[in-house]
Amino acid sequence: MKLDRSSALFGKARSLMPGGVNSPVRAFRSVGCDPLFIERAAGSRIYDADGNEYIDYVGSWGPMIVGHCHPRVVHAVTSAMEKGSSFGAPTELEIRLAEMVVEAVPSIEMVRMVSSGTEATMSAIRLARAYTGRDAVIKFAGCYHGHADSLLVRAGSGAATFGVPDSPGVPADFARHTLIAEYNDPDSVEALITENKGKVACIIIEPIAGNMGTVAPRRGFLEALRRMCDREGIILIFDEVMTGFRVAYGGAQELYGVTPDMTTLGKIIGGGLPVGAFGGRQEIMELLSPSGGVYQAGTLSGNPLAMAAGIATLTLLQEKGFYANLEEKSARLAAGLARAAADAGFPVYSARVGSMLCTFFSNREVDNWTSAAGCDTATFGRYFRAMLDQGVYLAPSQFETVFVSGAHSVEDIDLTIEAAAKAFKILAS
Ligand code: KE4
Repeated sequence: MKLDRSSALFGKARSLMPGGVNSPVRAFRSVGCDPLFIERAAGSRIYDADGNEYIDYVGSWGPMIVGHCHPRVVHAVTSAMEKGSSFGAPTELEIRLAEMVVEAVPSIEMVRMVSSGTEATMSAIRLARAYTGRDAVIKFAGCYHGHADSLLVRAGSGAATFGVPDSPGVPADFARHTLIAEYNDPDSVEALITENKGKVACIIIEPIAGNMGTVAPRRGFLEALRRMCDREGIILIFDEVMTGFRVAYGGAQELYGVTPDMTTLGKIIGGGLPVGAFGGRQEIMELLSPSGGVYQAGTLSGNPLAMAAGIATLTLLQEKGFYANLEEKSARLAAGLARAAADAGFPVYSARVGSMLCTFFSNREVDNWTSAAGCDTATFGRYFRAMLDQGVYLAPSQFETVFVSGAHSVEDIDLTIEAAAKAFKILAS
């Protein structure tokens, strides 16, 4: 595969930007090859600077659930652009997207738009601390909630990929209020609550973890967290930046029937433009400036372009059969990948929730960070490269999630399964 232009561009990029990228996991560091520079995308396909075509399962790390360049999204954004990209003033479009979010997400009575998932989680935690008057935050090893200082503790995603789950530059003083529990282990949460009686402001969790690979909550786990929070007056925050509108229109909280006190969103609600959001009960959200004293602000929060992209995307998700069709294709892909590995006699642990899936290079079940961290990341790298060489663009890290979109065809899925059969045969040889 000709990659001359990507290589030349990467060389220039590295002289200008740290690692040649604007977000670490894009650098392909953990999969043993240089990143591709992408020129354009359409539907389920992306095209690199050398004109090579790939079936895309990154989908910009989740936002592109209706596929790239969906005509309805393109039209909405270009129409908004012709009226002005940002005014720094309230617009009707913000009301429209807020209405859609409030209608869709069980826990959200009021919402604040921001420009990234990091801003959403950072702000939600500030609000939870103000509401409870407490400082401590419980998060889970392997979960990633963006790069706010106090959340870069035992973090997943790129932090785990690069072995810096506790990043340099975060003062111990900032991290000391962050308590770490084990995913799928309610006792580890109970122990932290007991040791920090009356001091825990919130528990923040990815209700389906997508940043240590894809790890589903065990039956009863989310319900146990809900009971603990009710008993102790702790705010339960579901970080649905990845799962929101992904695994169901109402997110993981709709899928599992567990309602948090607050929810953070991002990715899909921006339809590929920069949007994050956090919301919850009115009595909590009203503490936020200017209705309350908790300060939070943003130059481009709620800007018309991003709102237009989000509204168009969520409107498409409401179309009859969208999620049923996505479920069918995702199940076909997961079954095909698992069969390809089994036929080659290659040990993997396959995980899937809706259109989020992960092939763990492990011969045991992966249900938390400890088991995820035991995966054979070197062999994952060989698998990634073998798939890329066959025109399949997977997430370039064992600790990420693969996403299926509404634009992926059955033919795309079957081509991917064929590529995997060849890849696993190479790995097993
Ligand atoms: P952003 O600040 O990147 O918009 O969102 C942070 C975030 C918060 N919460 C969850 C559950 C997330 O998955 C993320 C961001 N996800 C990563 C991919 N796993 C973004 C990709 C990247 O870091 O380049």
